[in-house]
Amino acid sequence: DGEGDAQTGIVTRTRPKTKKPSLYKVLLLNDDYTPMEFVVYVLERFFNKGTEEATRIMLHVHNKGVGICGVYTYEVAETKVTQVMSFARQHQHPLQCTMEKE
Ligand code: TYC
Repeated sequence: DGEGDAQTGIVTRTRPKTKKPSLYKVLLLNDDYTPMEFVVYVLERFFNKGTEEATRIMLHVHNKGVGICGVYTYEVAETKVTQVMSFARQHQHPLQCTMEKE
């Protein structure tokens, strides 16, 4: 096993830790047309925010141009982006959602 091998004499070492998955920030981008209430609803529905937190994030994006909705593993982040983009398109809003490695 890990520490030494009687047959080959090759010594390997087992790591005590498992690798933590990389994390990805899911970002919302500002635009001039998507209604504020729609963005708040998106944050509540897809990012499990309460109304107060959702409003704070929406206003941050509105004022700064971009903001973080949450931090997730790759597949979860990708699913959130796809869901938000699909929902925005269904409602004909130009809202943009993207992800970036943390
Ligand atoms: N700027 C938009 C407005 O004034 C609101 C908005 C906020 C749009 C956040 C997108 O990600 C966004 N109606």
